[in-house]
Amino acid sequence: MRILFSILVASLRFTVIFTMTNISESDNYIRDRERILKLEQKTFVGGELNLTLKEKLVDDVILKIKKSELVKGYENVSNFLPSQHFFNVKDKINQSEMFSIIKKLPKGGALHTHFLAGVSTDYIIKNVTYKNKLYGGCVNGVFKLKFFEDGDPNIDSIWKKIVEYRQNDTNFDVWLKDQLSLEVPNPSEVYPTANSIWTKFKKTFTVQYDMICYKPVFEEYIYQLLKELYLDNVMYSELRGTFMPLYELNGTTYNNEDFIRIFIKTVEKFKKDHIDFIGVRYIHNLYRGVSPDDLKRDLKDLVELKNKYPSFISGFDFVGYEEEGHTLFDFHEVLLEFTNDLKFFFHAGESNWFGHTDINLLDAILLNASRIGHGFGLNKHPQLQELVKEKNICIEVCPISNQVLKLIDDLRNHPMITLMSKGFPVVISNDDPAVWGATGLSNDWYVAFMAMTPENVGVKVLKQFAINSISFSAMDEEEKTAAMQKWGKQWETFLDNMLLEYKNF
Ligand SMILES: *[C@@H]1O[C@H](CO)[C@@H](O)[C@H](O)[C@H]1NC(C)=O
Ligand SMILES: *[C@@H]1O[C@H](CO)[C@@H](O)[C@H](O)[C@H]1NC(C)=O
Ligand SMILES: *[C@@H]1O[C@H](CO)[C@@H](O)[C@H](O)[C@H]1NC(C)=O
Ligand SMILES: *[C@@H]1O[C@H](CO)[C@@H](O)[C@H](O)[C@H]1NC(C)=O
Ligand SMILES: *[C@@H]1O[C@H](CO)[C@@H](O)[C@H](O)[C@H]1NC(C)=O
Ligand SMILES: *[C@@H]1O[C@H](CO)[C@@H](O)[C@H](O)[C@H]1NC(C)=O
Ligand SMILES: *[C@@H]1O[C@H](CO)[C@@H](O)[C@H](O)[C@H]1NC(C)=O
Ligand SMILES: CC(=O)N[C@H]1CO[C@H](CO)[C@@H](O)[C@@H]1O
Ligand SMILES: [Zn+2]
Repeated sequence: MRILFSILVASLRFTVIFTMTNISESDNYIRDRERILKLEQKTFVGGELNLTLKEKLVDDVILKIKKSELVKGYENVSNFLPSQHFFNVKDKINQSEMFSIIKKLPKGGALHTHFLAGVSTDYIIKNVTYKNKLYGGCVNGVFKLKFFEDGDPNIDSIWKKIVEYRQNDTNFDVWLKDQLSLEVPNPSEVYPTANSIWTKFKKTFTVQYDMICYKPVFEEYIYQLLKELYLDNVMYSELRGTFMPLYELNGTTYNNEDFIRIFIKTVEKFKKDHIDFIGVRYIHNLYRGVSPDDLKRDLKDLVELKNKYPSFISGFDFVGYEEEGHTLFDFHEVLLEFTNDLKFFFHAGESNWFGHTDINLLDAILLNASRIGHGFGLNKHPQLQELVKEKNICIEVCPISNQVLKLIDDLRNHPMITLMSKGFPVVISNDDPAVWGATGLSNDWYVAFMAMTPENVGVKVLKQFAINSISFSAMDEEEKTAAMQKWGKQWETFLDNMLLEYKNF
């Protein structure tokens, strides 16, 4: 009995000693875990921000809602929307609670939007294509829309009134939407490759181009574009596009300077009607297939116009499928002549290839681009990452665009996550929202927030996305300060409304 007792005591003592020393080791282990996780949280985009008490309370709410949506995905990935094709989940995304919060959140600016894909197709169809005097016809195999005055001798046999198409075909509007949009229920079958979707994508611009060149429609179109951003709580935009040959029905046409003037006037009218809207900048584009001589001529004209309208025209970029046309290196000699006069905002690395098209990133960096569009291949290039960090170049991340245009299927694997984890400056943008049935920025912000940021990161990253959209904009320092102040007020209102709405949460 006694022996048994001492064995018991001894083993008890042993157990105590054993567990005590091991508790302190496991203590260290837990501390190490926490320290490392905290470090990662700190280096993630927005991790350096210090939240106010109000922001912390809102953070609690947002993290709970984010987590509850994620948990549904952990249980069954079919419930996780950003890992599926946008076309198949967009009607569900827009019913999510997290989405409705992001919609209300003041998002600052949309810095990467092509204005010819910026107005929802429903508006175009219901409002623009029901205007009298709109004609349609096939030109080189593509259906085109264009306004004519009745009796205009230029109306040859290919052009028929849209009214007539509608009379003959009660499904005409459905067919027309197909011409203007990439949306289909089975995208992977309809568009097996990036090449195939880019072919259709380019056509959508051709269909509506002449229609939008009609001056009154252009004005209405830009106004509506800003309205869709505004209703999504976006207060500033940098719009990419090219000078459009605007016309009137009586044969009057407008030159490039008229185009800029008309554009500015429309923006001013919008600002007058919406006083908390901050403004618009124009980023001039050329197709990347242009010849170096034409590029040079165009940039000279651009600089001249920029000197006349310096607070509207902010710089230059190439557009078009990056696998086609020229590389940035092909143009470097011409572009080097303009580095003092123009800011560059190059699309670069919007590609899955390695050591090929993605090398555009190197030239964008050496040409001192202010921002880089997509930068999708940047995670493969450690030297270029160093330079991007050193030169503080912001990357415009457009996740839905990357998915629809077939660079990536599941946004949880988006390569920019690697760089966001290291705190690279990014903004989230929408690229060509109308073509894939998105409005404003909220769809892209939602998928970026849910699929590309960790479970425990909430208000900080959202706030940083918004701040970046102002600090990396093309506004001058004074304008940025004013814009930050305006945004700060909207942000406070958002926080107050959140706390009110979720006070019993
Ligand atoms: C946050 O607070 C810490 C400690 O007070 C400070 O060192 C840091 O600069 C602050 N960060 C920002 C972005 O203000
Ligand atoms: C996951 O959800 C999908 C869609 O709701 C459903 O069809 C499937 O049966 C679910 N899978 C499991 C394992 O519950
Ligand atoms: C969701 O989308 C539908 C149709 O696209 C639209 O009518 C509705 O207003 C949207 N809801 C929200 C909350 O944005
Ligand atoms: C749509 O067009 C009609 C006239 O065709 C116009 O009265 C209406 O104001 C337009 N809607 C918007 C939102 O501009
Ligand atoms: C509509 O149908 C009529 C009669 O078949 C035809 O003559 C006309 O060309 C059609 N118009 C259009 C726009 O398809
Ligand atoms: C053509 O129409 C525009 C817009 O209505 C008008 O300002 C212009 O004076 C007209 N030009 C001629 C030559 O009629
Ligand atoms: C890029 O900026 C750096 C630093 O301002 C400058 O030294 C360099 O000459 C610039 N390069 C070009 C191509 O403009
Ligand atoms: C100091 C000490 O006793 N540490 C022990 C902690 O537990 C592990 C096994 O889990 C032992 O290997 C250590 O010796
Ligand atoms: Zn783009």
